[in-house]
Amino acid sequence: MLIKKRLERFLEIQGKRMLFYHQDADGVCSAALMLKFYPFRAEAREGPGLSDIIPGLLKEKPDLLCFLDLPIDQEWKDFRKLDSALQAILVIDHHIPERDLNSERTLYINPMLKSQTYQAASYLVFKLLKELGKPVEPYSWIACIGIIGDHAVEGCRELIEYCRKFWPFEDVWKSGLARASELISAAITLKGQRGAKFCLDLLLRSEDLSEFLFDPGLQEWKERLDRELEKLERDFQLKREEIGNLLLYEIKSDLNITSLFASRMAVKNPERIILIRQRSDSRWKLSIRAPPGIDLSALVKSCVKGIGKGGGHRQAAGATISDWEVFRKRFIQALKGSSP
Ligand SMILES: [Mn+2]
Repeated sequence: MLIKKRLERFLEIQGKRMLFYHQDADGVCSAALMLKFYPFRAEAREGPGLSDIIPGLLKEKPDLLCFLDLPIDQEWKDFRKLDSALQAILVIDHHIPERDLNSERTLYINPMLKSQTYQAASYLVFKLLKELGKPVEPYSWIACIGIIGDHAVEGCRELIEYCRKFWPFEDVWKSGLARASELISAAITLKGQRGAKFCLDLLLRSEDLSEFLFDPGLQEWKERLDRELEKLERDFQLKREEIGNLLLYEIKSDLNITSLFASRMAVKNPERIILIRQRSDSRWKLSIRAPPGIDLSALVKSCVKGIGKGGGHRQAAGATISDWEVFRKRFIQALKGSSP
């Protein structure tokens, strides 16, 4: 109740309103739901890093600053600079928290502070808007696209079932909702921030799911990406390294594609742990997937100490590191300790 009142007060703040959302399907859908009811200047972010935006924010001093689907708590040291300088900050997230960011000026909503139920950020935004009395039901399809994008179907089942009444499907992973989520991933993989913005605008314009699915630009991006993924998949079959239950593979591609490819390989190898790596300048980008029973978020956090940053969810995590050999050794060791 208290949270609801405070959230309402925050969202009604007039003046300069800025929103940062995660540059993935769940983030884009969270932002779309929010923007259907509350105006913001919105920008996609690849991750929770704050250092590059803090100077601008301190200068601009937005009256309301909002983060959606971004684990800003991982950057709690930098975050203090914002918390002490701005009047109102709203963070809605669903990653496993490192810190509780709640303060006099910050409202941090993350159900993972209290429960273990994995729910997507777009589902949280949908629920919160509904609690505030907003007529959000016609946009349940947007929330479901985000839920599917973040593989959170189990914890958000009731909304998926609600949507099924309007857009019937047998298998949710083969539904139009899943297709829409893939279209967003494709746009972001190929076009980055611009792709995210394109999808956000299209979601805001679209009356319903079919209108979104019909966009010819999105279709073309998806086809181009599919060709690249098929090529990688053939290479994965030949060159992946196998250590017990773990499959390791290095992507060589011009596209920033580890996360998408890791998820795809996880669907095709549901019993295995998938670790995909890709060079990015002088660092390595890692995307890791695992079946239930392993807490990847904790595992990855322990393996990146001193060589980079990482974390995420129990079954899906990511990291950016400087030393692959060190990570590799630690990760294999840590897996031995954690497997049942
Ligand atoms: Mn998310």
